[in-house]
Amino acid sequence: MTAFELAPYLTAQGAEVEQALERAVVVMEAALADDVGAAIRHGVMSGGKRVRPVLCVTAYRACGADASPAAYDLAASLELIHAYSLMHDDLPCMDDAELRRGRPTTHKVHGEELTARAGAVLIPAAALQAYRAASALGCGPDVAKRVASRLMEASGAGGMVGGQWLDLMGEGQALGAEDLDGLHRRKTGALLKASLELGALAAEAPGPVVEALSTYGRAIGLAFQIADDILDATSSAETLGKNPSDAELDKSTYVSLYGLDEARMRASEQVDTAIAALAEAGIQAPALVALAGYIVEREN
Ligand code: GRG
Repeated sequence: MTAFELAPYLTAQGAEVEQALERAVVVMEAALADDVGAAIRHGVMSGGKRVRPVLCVTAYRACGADASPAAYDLAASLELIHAYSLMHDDLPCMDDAELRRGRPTTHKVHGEELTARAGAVLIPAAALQAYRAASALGCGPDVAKRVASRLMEASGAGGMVGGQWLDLMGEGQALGAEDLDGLHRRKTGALLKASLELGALAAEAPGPVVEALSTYGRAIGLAFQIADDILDATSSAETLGKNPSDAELDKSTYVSLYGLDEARMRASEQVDTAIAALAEAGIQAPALVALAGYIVEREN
């Protein structure tokens, strides 16, 4: 059996995702004043690994469905939420960051007020896009609603927003393992897990397959954050495209809690858990296996 080539896969899938994001941004630009449109474009069309949409479309395919432009539109809805979260996260009232993806952050170029507004535009746009894309993929209204609800649940108080809240409240405190896991399962993990779930739900996969992809997503979500903490502690602004900030913001991290070696071991255990979930459900998806490894081996 030949090994799965992840790099060309990421390039090809990333290009489709860029096109879907461009379609979404053009619609928002047409509906809004030029200055808000420009801030949205800055926040969305600014590179990034596009991991969430690639996971979504890969899960969709792993369930036996063929990826079409609508599948990438569905996948792009996750990236719209991710983009808004980074635009708001970088604001002075949150992490106060100047650099993102190797460029000045959105508020450094377009100002705080426009960035706050532009980020807010992306939330309902993402929900609507998820619903419409699922419908275009042939899902009935109940399934399309479930897809859009899953995205919003993962983005909201029980997911990403709730996790960010805990993160901000936790600055300057030494969090224990349980609190740190709880925070990151929401802040980073919820949207990554939803990426798999949206793909599986839109493909109308059987329950056990949806469950297995959800388990995979939960495990790689945690692995992703552990890897993020390791990169923040060991890499440079040049490689990361953003300034390492955990120490400066006095945040508890997996590295401060466990040290580098144990953090690496825990990330690798989560990758094993993710891959085992696929195997147990009989899901043949070399791309998902390769993506799980990439999540902990990435350089930025
Ligand atoms: C109202 C409290 C409140 C929050 C609003 C700002 C916000 C919502 C949430 C922030 C969530 C956040 C910043 C999560 C971090 C997730 C993370 C690890 C980001 C880095 O993701 P990558 O590596 O980035 O995929 P690229 O640049 O590749 O897209």
